[in-house]
Amino acid sequence: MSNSHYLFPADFMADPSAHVFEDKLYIYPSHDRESGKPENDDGDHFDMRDYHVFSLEEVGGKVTDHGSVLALEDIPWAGRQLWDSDVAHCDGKYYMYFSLKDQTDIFRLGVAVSNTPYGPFVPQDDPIRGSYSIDPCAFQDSDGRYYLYFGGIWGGQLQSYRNNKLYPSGLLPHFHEPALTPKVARLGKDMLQFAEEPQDLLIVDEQGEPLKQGDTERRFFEASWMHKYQDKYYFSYSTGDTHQIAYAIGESPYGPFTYQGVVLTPVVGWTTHHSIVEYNGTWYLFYHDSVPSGGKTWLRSMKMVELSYDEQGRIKTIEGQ
Ligand code: FUB
Repeated sequence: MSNSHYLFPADFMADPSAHVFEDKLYIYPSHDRESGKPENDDGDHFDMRDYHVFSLEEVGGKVTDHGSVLALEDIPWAGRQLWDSDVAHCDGKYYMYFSLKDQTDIFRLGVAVSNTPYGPFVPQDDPIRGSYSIDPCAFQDSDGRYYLYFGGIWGGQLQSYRNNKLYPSGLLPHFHEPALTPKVARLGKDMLQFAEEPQDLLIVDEQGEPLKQGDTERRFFEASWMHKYQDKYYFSYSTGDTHQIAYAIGESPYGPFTYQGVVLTPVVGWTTHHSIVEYNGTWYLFYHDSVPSGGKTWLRSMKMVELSYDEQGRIKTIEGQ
């Protein structure tokens, strides 16, 4: 089956990060729930408390729910809100990277480890040193190095940081100034800490100029994803308040990346968040929308659809609705 379809109608799951491990597709989503928290621009209504893992062997076939693999109460430094996560495989172990507010209500990135792709995942005692904001994407390059991409504005708190330092009263740049950038850091050999200070990931326009904060149709908001196609690096992300999944292409995992266009037009619901992966020679987009919940933006359902490229390597835009 190559058409867009829901993967798990029995429950609300969002932000699906998909990978091929042990010849199967594994999906690591956020687990949405009805918490009764008020809806606001800080995202208090996204009040998630655990993660499930899903797998499938045949596209369109049975999707297995491996159950709850990591819960808020098991994480020693937890405050609230388990947001987007991702998983990397290295030397026989699986590392889950996740977004979570600590007990001072600051988002950090945590790591939890498992011997299998389907968990359970055992959390480290502390967040990754020097980590902040949300939406980690773990990417293994062809040379075997691993990178973590992350960041998100508004509720994701990225605007409170400059040069990796926290300025709690942080403001977004003015609309004519360069946009806040997503971050990237190479992971250390232990996969548990950064090997370097997080770096800015520059997204530029066709003239090589950094996208501006006011360019809301194109600038980065949240939901980093990295994949490689024909030896080029494709960085894709959500534009947040304009609800697109956009992408940019670069020659290195650090960029700079040149804006190319839209992967996915707006879906039903405020957030849009995705991953892109090749399985058995076909490329797929994993994403979510809020159709099954009747438009409740905090109750999202995960989907997948085939993705294709033109002869120049440009992704063909997928319609979200
Ligand atoms: O699921 C909570 C947050 O909503 C994610 O971390 C964001 O990317 C957005 O999808």
